[in-house]
Amino acid sequence: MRRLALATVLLLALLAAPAQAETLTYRFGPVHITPGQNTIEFAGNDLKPPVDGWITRFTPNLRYADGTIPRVDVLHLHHGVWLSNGAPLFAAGEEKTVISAPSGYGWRYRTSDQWVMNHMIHNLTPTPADVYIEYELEFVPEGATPITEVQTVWLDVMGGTIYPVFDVHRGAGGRDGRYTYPDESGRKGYSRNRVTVLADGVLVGTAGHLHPGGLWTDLQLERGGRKVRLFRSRAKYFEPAGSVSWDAAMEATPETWRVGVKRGDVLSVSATYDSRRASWYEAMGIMPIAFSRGGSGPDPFAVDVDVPGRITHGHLSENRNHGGSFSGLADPRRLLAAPPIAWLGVISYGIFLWHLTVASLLALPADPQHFSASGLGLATKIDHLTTPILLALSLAATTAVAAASYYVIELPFLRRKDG
Ligand SMILES: [Cu+2]
Repeated sequence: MRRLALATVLLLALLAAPAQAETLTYRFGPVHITPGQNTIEFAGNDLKPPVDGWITRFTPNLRYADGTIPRVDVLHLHHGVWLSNGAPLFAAGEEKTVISAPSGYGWRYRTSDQWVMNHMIHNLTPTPADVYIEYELEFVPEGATPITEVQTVWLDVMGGTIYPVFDVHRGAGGRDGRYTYPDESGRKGYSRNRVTVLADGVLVGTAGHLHPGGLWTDLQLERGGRKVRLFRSRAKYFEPAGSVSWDAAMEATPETWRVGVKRGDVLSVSATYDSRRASWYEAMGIMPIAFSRGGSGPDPFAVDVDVPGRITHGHLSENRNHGGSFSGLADPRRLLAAPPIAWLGVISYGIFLWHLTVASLLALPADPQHFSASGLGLATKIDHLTTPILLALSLAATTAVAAASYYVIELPFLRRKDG
């Protein structure tokens, strides 16, 4: 396995609350990204805390060696998954959601944990680049403060696949202009988006992951034939054009959100995309959940737990590149709608009927030796001077004859048909 680990461990600050929590910043890499690269990589990762303890917050980023952050339209973190002992612990995508446990909760960390970094970084330029995957951990060493353990429950609409993506086609999902996967995929008995709860406990936090075009992910719970929505994680687009770019932040559950779950409950996730404006290929819908085994919380069938979320960060400066300024040229999509072109379309049947006759009549007296209508060989005779002249004359005369035949012959017959 490739060893990319070159550490910069920065002990940035000792935070006041909770007591003795530390902020640890790690930079994984450098990862060399070739032009157009969009590959999935796995590598061992020993950039982790030096002592046992608890991780209470996780903040992902990308950085060049000089410390600057790449523009998202130049290099972007398609995804990164921090695996611990073979299971996903944290994950990040373009939206760089900050993952934090509510106060008093944390992910248990032991120095013996085996971490693997799974990443996919996309280079949208013709220039190779070296970049670091940065992650900041808020860390509480063992014994400093009592912490209740949470574990990550991985919920993905394409659960169990190595590259968990689906396509959203423009117009899919009906007239509301939204497509929800898997609900509107037409797949019967689909279960990749479902996870069965293995023990009684409490859910304490979640946030969704979407790609451009994504509107929200929904977390639902089923128990004894009843179903209830637990949380909707909406994408907040800073992008002026709306839900079309990476310039977004995801909503996470508020600090006080709790849901009591029972062994045997089924959690499921769905992802809703805008299908009115465009197709979205290789879309995702993922919703990792922080679950505390053995804890208790409100019964979601008795209490409305589905409260509004809050975004985990504001507008990122690396996302403020929307481009697309007016070029000064006409819109090529409207070319065929221009009146002269449209008029040629109206008389086009006459042009088709008359062009060969007109060309022959014009050409034969002018140059009977060189002009003959033999298939598509005109281009090979273009070096002969009279050919381009005859071509221009033929086009002009054909247009005139075709127009005359349209108005004098074709149109009256068309009117009789319609009348
Ligand atoms: Cu993704």
